[in-house]
Amino acid sequence: MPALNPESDLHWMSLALEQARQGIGFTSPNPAVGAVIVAEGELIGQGFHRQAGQPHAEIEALKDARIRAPERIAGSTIYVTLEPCSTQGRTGPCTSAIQAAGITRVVWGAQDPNPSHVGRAQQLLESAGIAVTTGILESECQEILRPFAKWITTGLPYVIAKAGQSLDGRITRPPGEGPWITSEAARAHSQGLRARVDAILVGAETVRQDNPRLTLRNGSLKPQPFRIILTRSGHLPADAYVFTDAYQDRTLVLRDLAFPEVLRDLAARGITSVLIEGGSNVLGQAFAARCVDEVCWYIAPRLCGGGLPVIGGPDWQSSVALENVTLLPIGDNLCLTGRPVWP
Ligand code: AOF
Ligand code: ZN
Repeated sequence: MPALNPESDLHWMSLALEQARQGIGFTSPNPAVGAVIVAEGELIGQGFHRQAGQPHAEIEALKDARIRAPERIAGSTIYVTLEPCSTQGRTGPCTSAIQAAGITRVVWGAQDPNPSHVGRAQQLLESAGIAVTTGILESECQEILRPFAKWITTGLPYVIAKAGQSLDGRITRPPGEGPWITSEAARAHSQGLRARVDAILVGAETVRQDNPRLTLRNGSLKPQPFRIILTRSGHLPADAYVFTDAYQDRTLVLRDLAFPEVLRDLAARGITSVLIEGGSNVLGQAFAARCVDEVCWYIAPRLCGGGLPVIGGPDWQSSVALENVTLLPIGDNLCLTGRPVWP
């Protein structure tokens, strides 16, 4: 049996996390997962889950180890960010593949929130004589699972609300002044949010007023997010970018659906994460329905009397505090993120 060494467990799990992060944004509706295989204190294989339907992280790491050091796999340890799956899905159970490869110790970070798998792997592996250690870098591993965990356990997507506002909470400037509130650098930063999600959601008024592209343009190779347009009237300009550009087949118009039903509809289509980018009324409706899991606010050093409030409409009349707050200056703009603690 390989020796237990808590310090090196942390080291190898942090490498598995690095692997997992490479899959973020690409694996939906599956989670991003990474794995490394270690024999006698040396890394002999690594891999991550690239896309739903493709091999899981464990299988990718085993493929790598079979090229690099096939004779050292028997008796090795595999580190996985997620509890290995134990059922036949689009691919076979990783617990069986691990056992068949002769791996003698399995270490994972987070439990699989998927009800088909949760809590099953430990007993299965241990009864096959494989040593199991769990909970290494657990919160870091859970962090990248958040969208998947929300979707698989609630039937709703993970929701990020994004806004760019003036210091006095406005999202528009007086007529004739131009559209932008936040700086170019702040807007470029927000592309990172689009790279994390399956879909971007806006209200029809945003399409009518701003004609946004709602595309991912930061060099990421991830598929373009779906663009969801909410409308009551159905009046939308046919020549808007979202209906005419190269990704027009990824635009979906949803009529007369309120929160949270609209989100349930999206989750049923396999959308595990949604970025709400406005406008004022849609943000008001999403917060009123307590549908927001994370906020990302860009704040510009400008005061904008008379503009639209960042969260508007009649619906939301309460308040909510944020936890896990981060503050990032971007030049003279500020990016504030956090998670609403819904009462
Ligand atoms: C793992 N390693 O890399 C991932 C896992 O349909 P399938 O076969 O792709 O299975 C998807 C489920 O497997 C998914 O819902 C989640 O519970 C788990 N994901 N498990 O051992 C991986 N991506
Ligand atoms: Zn698996």
